[in-house]
Amino acid sequence: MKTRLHILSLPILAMIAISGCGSTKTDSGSKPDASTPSASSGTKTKIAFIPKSAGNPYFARLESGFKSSADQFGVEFTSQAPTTADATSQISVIKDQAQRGEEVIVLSPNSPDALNETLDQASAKGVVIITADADLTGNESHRSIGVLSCDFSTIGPEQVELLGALIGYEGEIAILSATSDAPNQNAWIEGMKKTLTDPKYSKMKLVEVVYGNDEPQKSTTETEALITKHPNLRGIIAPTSVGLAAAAQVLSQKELAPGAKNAKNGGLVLTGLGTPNELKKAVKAGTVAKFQLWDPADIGIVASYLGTQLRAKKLEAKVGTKFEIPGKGSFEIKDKNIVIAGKLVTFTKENIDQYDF
Ligand code: RAM
Repeated sequence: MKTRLHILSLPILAMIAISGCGSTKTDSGSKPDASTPSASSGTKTKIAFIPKSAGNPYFARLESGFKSSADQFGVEFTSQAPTTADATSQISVIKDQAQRGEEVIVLSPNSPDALNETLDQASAKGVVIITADADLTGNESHRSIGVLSCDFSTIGPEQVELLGALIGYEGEIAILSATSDAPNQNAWIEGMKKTLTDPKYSKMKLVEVVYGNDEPQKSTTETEALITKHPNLRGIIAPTSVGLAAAAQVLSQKELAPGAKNAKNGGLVLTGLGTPNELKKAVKAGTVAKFQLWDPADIGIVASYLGTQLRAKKLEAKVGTKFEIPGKGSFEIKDKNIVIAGKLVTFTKENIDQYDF
């Protein structure tokens, strides 16, 4: 029997103008409706999600997408995270899950290439491999479909423009990333570097890229070191939710943000990608004026749906294939078998209270 689910309360998003990774769109809500057919007749599809590392609220939100749609899609969901986001930390987890008889493995890879062999071994056992949130950049043939938040090529330009507008397009800037192997952050940083070659940004100088490994403590010490090493630093972009939350705390403690007690040269401006709940306090206090993210739950819902369909061989992982997830809208498998699940949202003190994740 199909039951209507009311777990995510996001129709509120429909009221908010959302930047759809470059274009302005209106969200139709994050919850699929109950008319979606279950993937398998009677039996559930066993799907395991492997995040980059444990204890990150971003991935809890992504998992909520799997959980809220599990009954509707006919999914038995489980997840297992490695302790750290090292390039090879997911190898043993992938092996475990394939061994346990999971039918679909969805993972946010910590490396674009270190997992190829392990993933191929799981595929050889019949496990469907889907990447989500990050991709096996350059090694896409080792997974079936990549479910990404939005068009990755737009994130770098969006982030540079966000910071540029806040610092008058002038001054030294730095990037606080996740791990040095992270395929998603590396793609976005490449986009940032390319964007900075545009004459519009010629007075913004990228002085350093540092890596907090998606660990709060390391992200904190890396931010502190940046501030000490570059006394004229005007801006930091942290395209990682863990890094952005940690950096916001450093700025708040040191009172360095624009308007704060120790602000120099207009203050140190921080932006990046983060979850609204982790940044609410900083935004309200004025430590962070604007930052961005998508709803990670969308990635979970789309990956879960695709997992059931691929497993049941109801959908072909082929460029150009279009499919509908009732209540969520139409999707298409694009170049490199990538499916875009969500939209980029800019959070400010005006809209942040409308989000709860
Ligand atoms: C961190 C992770 C994740 C990324 C977000 C923005 O939680 O690195 O992969 O998508 O930040």
